[in-house]
Amino acid sequence: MNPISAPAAGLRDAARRRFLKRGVALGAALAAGVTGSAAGQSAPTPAPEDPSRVLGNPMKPYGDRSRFDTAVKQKAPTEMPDEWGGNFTPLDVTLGIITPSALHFEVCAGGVPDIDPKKHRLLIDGMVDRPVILTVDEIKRLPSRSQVYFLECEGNSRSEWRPSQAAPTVQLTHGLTSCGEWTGVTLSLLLREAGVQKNASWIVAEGADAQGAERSIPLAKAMDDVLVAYGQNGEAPRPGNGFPLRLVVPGWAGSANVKWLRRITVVDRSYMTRVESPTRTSLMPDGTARQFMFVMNAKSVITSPSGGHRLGGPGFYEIRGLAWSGRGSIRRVEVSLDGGKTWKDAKLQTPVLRLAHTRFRFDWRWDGREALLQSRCTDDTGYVQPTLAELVKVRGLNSIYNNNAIQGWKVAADGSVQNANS
Ligand SMILES: Nc1nc2c(c(=O)[nH]1)N[C@H]1C(S)=C(S)[C@@H](COP(=O)(O)O)O[C@H]1N2
Ligand SMILES: [Mo]
Repeated sequence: MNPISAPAAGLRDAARRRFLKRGVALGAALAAGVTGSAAGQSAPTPAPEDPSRVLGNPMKPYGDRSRFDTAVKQKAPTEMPDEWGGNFTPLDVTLGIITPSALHFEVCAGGVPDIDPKKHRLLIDGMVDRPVILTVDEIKRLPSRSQVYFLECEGNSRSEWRPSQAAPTVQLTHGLTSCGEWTGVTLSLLLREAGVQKNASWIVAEGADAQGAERSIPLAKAMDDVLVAYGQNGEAPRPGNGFPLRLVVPGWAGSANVKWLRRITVVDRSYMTRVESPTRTSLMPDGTARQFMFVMNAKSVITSPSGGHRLGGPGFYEIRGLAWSGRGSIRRVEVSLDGGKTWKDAKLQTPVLRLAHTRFRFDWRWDGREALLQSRCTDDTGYVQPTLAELVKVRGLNSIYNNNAIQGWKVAADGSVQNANS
């Protein structure tokens, strides 16, 4: 062991605590040299003295992450309501706005098909002048687009309607949303090539899995910004996210983003398919049901600190979270430390992208007393994220989907953090 790396443990810990306590004043403190510099007390991590440890570094043709980086997706525990077997993103550890593909949530109701892209075909038929069948390579030759979009399953946060079902962590309360850079060809280009007929008003998109995932989508959206995507974060989508082709329907319910896309049929009405009549409807208090709730309303959540975390004593913490809206971009995020009595503006990471996750941050000096942390977002249409009580007043308690309510996290005096809904 390198002798200078042996830390003067006590002294170093004291300095580190002081450093974290000072928090927001850090920049000034460092400049003024008043943090009680660690110089002479310790040293940074030493470089390996044995060069074979560098040369022997396994440089792989396709990279792995560090073995010390262990964040993983998680299935809902059996006691949680979950009819799709979702695999939830660990939102409390992802950074920035891009969800690494390996951590992008998955909802695969019909398993994950193993598709050879050389054999895969996309058929476009129905009310078109020139039905067409395209290979993946042919689709890749066409003019392409890359865009950062969030995806959210409309069943995200379905556990949070009732205290008895509330999930313990942000991964399980909100982890059925992720954000990535998607590359593909616009569906409008393919539809224009096929020649959409006059009376057409919807499309039905179909996936090559065992779900029978036919999904009706209004033609106006199909002709607007929908992508037939073959790229996710700079490479092909992961099999669970739709390899080799999927629809990306920006800002709309996850279920409309048909994966393993094999057919688009242009039609003149919605088809009331299995995934849009018995499921994905919401029973209202008056006995009627809402259907085709396509646009995802504005929503935000504090991802850190969040349920299951434990704060290591009073001092500085950066409150971090994500906000998004299916109607446009996030204009404002406010944070409350007192359960919604008072609110202060959080900082938004720029650029703020339309129909993408927006990262927000809020400097917090925890005084060691109980706190109830919440975030509330406003999108560029002026829509303000509702409280759960406001949402339940309108929707009742029988609607599973589209719970975009304000989420609270209770911080106890011992630093433990719990879901305020439970
Ligand atoms: N073919 C097919 N497409 C599908 C599904 C599916 O089971 N089969 N699940 C849908 C649902 S319910 C959601 S929320 C999104 C999730 O996309 P992701 O798994 O890439 O996150 O895919 C949608 N597309
Ligand atoms: Mo979903």
